Amino acid sequence: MNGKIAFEEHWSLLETLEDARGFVGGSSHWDTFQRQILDLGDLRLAEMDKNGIEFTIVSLNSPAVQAVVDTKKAIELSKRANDKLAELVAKRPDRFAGFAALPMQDPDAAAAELTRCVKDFGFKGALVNGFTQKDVPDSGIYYDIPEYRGFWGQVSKLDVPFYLHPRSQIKSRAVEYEGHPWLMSSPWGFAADTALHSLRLCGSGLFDDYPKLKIIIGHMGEGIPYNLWRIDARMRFSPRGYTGKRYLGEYFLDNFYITTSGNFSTPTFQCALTVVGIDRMLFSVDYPFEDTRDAASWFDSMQMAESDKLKIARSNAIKLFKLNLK
Ligand code: GRE
Ligand code: ZN
Repeated sequence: MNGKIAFEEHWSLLETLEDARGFVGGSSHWDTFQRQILDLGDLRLAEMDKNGIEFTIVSLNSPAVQAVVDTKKAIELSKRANDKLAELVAKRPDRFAGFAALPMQDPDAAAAELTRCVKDFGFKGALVNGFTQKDVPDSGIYYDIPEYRGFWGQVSKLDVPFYLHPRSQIKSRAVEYEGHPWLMSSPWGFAADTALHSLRLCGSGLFDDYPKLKIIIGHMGEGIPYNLWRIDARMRFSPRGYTGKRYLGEYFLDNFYITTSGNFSTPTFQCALTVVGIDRMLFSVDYPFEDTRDAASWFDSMQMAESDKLKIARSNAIKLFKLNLK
């Protein structure tokens, strides 16, 4: 299928490249991976062309800015990354756009940086890599707390989506993973932490304050669709600390969008689609952590009406990001 749009697709600055090394196999694969993630030109375009992807929204790798404990340095790194990304996507505005990297260590600075990126560069929103460390390495700030309401107000005002992307838990804060480091990152911990963060947002009254916020999560919903019914069912008995005015599931259905990034499983897709509905499902790859061909061939060969496929791979994204595509 041609004309697909993908938007959990990563690039890297040289200075954030090392963040990815632990996730990539042996040294021969690392050589290829480096070339793929650093490139925002011919190599990426060739992969897109081969696999029927017309347009990509590019974001910085994980955790990058979210792991910079010095706030001033986090602000500087965001600006450097966003300036460079803007320069690169401007060469091919017909094929690329950007998501802003944000210094969440300082909510006002993050709001200002997002505003700059949207207004000056036409960026389509932000992609943030989970919780933020700040001041000391052993820290983790989630964005449901009151300090971030002003930030969310600005996201809502700009009317751009916020992609909540995974990161690895910090070893000192992950006692439950002890002895099983393989559990901490993409096989499980990424989803566990991103789902937790999403539920915290739902349970904090954030979407009562800003009902138009649009949060995107990848990897087919990080496990939430599978568990959504039970969350509300059990909350009847233990709602302690929940400050949302509506059922949690209602926020999830009204404020979240789900992508297929890195989860090319048809049963999982069917579950997510059944729970959230076709208007909330969108195609993505997770390049170069995933192989574009795996994502595209799986999606393209799925048994589904072509008109439904077109929504998921293209028209939902055009609408969500107000893209100037037909
Ligand atoms: C991702 O960007 O989603 C990612 C990583 C590292 C490993 C796996 C993965 O950043 O999916
Ligand atoms: Zn990703």
